[in-house]
Amino acid sequence: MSEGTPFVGLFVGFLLSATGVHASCPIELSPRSVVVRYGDSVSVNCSTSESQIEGMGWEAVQGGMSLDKVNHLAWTVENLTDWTISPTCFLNLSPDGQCQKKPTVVLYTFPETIGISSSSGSRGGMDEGKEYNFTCHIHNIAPVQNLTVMWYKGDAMIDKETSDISSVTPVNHLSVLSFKPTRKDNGATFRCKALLDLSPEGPQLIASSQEFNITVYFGPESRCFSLEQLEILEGETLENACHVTGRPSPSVRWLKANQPTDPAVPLKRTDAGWYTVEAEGAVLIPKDLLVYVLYGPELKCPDTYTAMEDAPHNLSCNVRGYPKPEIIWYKDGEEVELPENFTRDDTGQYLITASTALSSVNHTVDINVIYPPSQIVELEDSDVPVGSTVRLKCSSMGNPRPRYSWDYYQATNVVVENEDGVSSLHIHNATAYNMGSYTCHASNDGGNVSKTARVTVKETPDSVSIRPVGDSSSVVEQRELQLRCDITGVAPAANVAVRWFRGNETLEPLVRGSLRVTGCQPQNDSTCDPGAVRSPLNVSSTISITLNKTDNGVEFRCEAQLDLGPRGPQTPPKMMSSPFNVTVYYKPTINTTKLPKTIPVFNGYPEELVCEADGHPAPKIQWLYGADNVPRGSGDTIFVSEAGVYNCTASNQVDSIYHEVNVILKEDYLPLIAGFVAVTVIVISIIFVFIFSIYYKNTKMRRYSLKNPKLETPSSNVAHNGWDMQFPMTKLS
Ligand SMILES: *[C@@H]1O[C@H](CO)[C@@H](O)[C@H](O)[C@H]1NC(C)=O
Ligand SMILES: *[C@@H]1O[C@H](CO)[C@@H](O)[C@H](O)[C@H]1NC(C)=O
Ligand SMILES: *[C@@H]1O[C@H](CO)[C@@H](O)[C@H](O)[C@H]1NC(C)=O
Ligand SMILES: *[C@@H]1O[C@H](CO)[C@@H](O)[C@H](O)[C@H]1NC(C)=O
Ligand SMILES: *[C@@H]1O[C@H](CO)[C@@H](O)[C@H](O)[C@H]1NC(C)=O
Ligand SMILES: *[C@@H]1O[C@H](CO)[C@@H](O)[C@H](O)[C@H]1NC(C)=O
Ligand SMILES: *[C@@H]1O[C@H](CO)[C@@H](O)[C@H](O)[C@H]1NC(C)=O
Ligand SMILES: *[C@@H]1O[C@H](CO)[C@@H](O)[C@H](O)[C@H]1NC(C)=O
Ligand SMILES: *[C@@H]1O[C@H](CO)[C@@H](O)[C@H](O)[C@H]1NC(C)=O
Ligand SMILES: *[C@@H]1O[C@H](CO)[C@@H](O)[C@H](O)[C@H]1NC(C)=O
Ligand SMILES: CC(=O)N[C@H]1CO[C@H](CO)[C@@H](O)[C@@H]1O
Ligand SMILES: CC(=O)N[C@H]1CO[C@H](CO)[C@@H](O)[C@@H]1O
Repeated sequence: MSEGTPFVGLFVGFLLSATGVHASCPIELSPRSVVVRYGDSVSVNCSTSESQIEGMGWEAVQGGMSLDKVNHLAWTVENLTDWTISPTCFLNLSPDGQCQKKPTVVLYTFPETIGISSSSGSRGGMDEGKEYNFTCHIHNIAPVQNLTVMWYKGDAMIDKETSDISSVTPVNHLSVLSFKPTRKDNGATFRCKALLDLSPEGPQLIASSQEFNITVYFGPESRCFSLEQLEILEGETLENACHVTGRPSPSVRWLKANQPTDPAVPLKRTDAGWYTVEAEGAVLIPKDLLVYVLYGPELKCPDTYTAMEDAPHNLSCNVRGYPKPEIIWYKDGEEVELPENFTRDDTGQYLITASTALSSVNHTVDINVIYPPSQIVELEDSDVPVGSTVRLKCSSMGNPRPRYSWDYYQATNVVVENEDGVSSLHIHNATAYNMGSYTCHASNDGGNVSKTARVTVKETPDSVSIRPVGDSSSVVEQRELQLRCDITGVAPAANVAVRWFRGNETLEPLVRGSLRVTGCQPQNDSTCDPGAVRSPLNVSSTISITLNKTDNGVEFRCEAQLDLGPRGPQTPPKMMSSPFNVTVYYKPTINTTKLPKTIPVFNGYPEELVCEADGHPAPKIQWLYGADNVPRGSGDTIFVSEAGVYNCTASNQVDSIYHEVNVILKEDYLPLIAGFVAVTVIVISIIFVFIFSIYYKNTKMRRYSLKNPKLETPSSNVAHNGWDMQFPMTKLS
């Protein structure tokens, strides 16, 4: 507005002079308006079309010209230096006076350089947020009302100012830019431009100041400076947690307990505590901070845990972390409380979670609750026949699954099988070896139980045999024979009773306790006592019997019987030996009924004397004759014809006896006749045989040869039959 007002006034004045005044003052100025630099030349032509003029002239401080009778007159100044110049062209009209006109003369000056300064000082350092003034120094400028000052930050214009004062004379103009820097403005360049706009008549002049670089100071600053306490994750650094910024770049010092500490070292959980940070940049800022180091959660648990049932346990997990983690136990997906004492039902897999606001971790632990074996119920006493299969079952519940062991008399036919937590003891083909008690022990870490069952096997000995003591299987009449009954493989040997049989009769009442262990040295007490050994033993029993000849060929037997008492089998097992045939040797006895003491003999008729003797072994018979004991014949039969004493001797290994026969001679013809007839028959027989043999030789030689083998076959058969027949006869005797 202030600029517009003189402009409008001039314009109105110009209109008045162009119309009213022109009418009365016919002056033309060319140019009507000039813009001239201070000290430059200027020229304005004043002319008129009026002819009736008295004179024309210029009134000016510089270049003034006196009235002259011309119709045009130029005002010219070579060196215009008067700031207040206001030339006036006069026209004196005849006769009525004078009129005038003034050209517009704008004298200007513009500085070659303009300066910039700042209230921050020449170095341009500024504190962020404070207000600073930039001042643009424009010296010796005119006309100031045509001046525009423009402020640039970088390449962008940020402000523009025109002077609110008017002056035709030169002034020193100062333009002030008020500015609050931020850190972003650091390094920004400021400059001012002065524009003197004299258009349209004049030029547009521009001058630019130098660039003014600013440095914006701030800080030191950090989020930590506003905190009382600080939480830092383990492994992070103080440096990162409390990042300090500022310009100039601050130097940061950390102190813990008044000792410097390196903030670039990752923090450990043990580093929590009071710290002091001192940051020195534009200013020194000290700050005390309570530092908490966050870590975890960390969960250390055993992978497996074995606990005793109903006993306190020490299962615990090592939980670490800051802030304090929350621990939850899960079993089968459900939250559970860990009991003080575990029961067997608590066995299983547990999931433990430890969680903080930061994170959570988990761990699984297998809890195994140990409990002792339960009572064994199935193991029962059993009473089995020999050769049968016995199965003893032992089972017990427990954790860990019980281990089984058996106490019993070891034998090869006993097999123990452990399967599916059950122990089975099998006795294959049970014998007396297997008789006894069987104790099953079930044990685990929690304890042990045991149970005993008795197995009774109805047993017979392996063999029972009978034999005489010593080599001889024979004995002489009236002597003692010792018979021994050997019982092998019998158990329990102490319960064996031996019974003796003669033929089919019991020889004597049951003999007990007379047993001896076979092959046992009497001094070795422990093995000689059948009651001390439970394994099968070989034992023997011995009897002495006095035999007479009627005992010859009699079968003796012994029988072993196991008397196992009321707990044993109802029918005690027994075993009979094969028979033992006793041979009794006895002295010969001569059958005197066939052999009287005195035998009469008829002369010519020899008498047959048969000496038969009984004895064992069969006695040898010898006939002796006469006082000289001349042997007569061999065998038991002799024919006597002479009188005399005949002596029959029957002898065997046992004894020798004799019997004397007195033969008395008597006359008798009948034996003579009989002897003749006999002689005749013999002679005829001899003749007949002789003739037959001659005939046979001459005619039937070849057939004889053929017949001969035929005859041998039946002969062989007869001999064989005879031998065959002998056998059963012997057997019968
Ligand atoms: C103009 O006048 C001034 C002062 O009067 C003088 O200093 C200057 O030299 C002159 N210039 C010329 C071109 O004559
Ligand atoms: C800046 O200039 C204004 C007037 O333009 C003045 O009031 C202020 O105090 C100046 N500030 C400084 C820092 O010089
Ligand atoms: C201002 O900064 C610019 C670049 O940013 C540089 O070229 C110039 O020399 C600086 N001026 C001063 C006075 O520091
Ligand atoms: C855990 O067992 C101990 C000893 O076996 C016993 O004294 C205690 O009472 C039991 N606690 C519970 C809760 O059953
Ligand atoms: C246990 O932690 C593992 C990672 O460590 C995660 O994958 C899983 O889902 C977690 N389980 C539960 C039940 O939280
Ligand atoms: C049983 O044992 C006896 C003698 O010890 C033997 O003769 C028999 O063959 C056995 N039987 C079986 C089935 O093993
Ligand atoms: C012994 O056997 C005979 C026949 O061989 C018989 O007559 C007799 O009665 C039997 N005696 C006994 C005691 O059995
Ligand atoms: C024992 O005598 C019987 C007849 O009494 C006979 O059958 C058996 O063969 C004889 N045994 C021996 C070994 O002599
Ligand atoms: C003796 O012989 C007779 C006649 O042969 C006979 O009857 C008798 O039994 C025999 N006596 C003895 C003891 O053998
Ligand atoms: C008959 O023989 C026995 C011995 O063989 C003899 O001792 C005895 O005297 C004999 N008798 C006579 C009458 O010679
Ligand atoms: C110096 C100059 O330009 N003079 C002129 C002024 O005006 C008259 C009339 O128009 C001219 O004739 C002059 O030459
Ligand atoms: C404010 C302003 O611009 N004033 C003047 C500057 O100079 C010229 C002459 O060229 C005038 O015409 C303006 O009025």
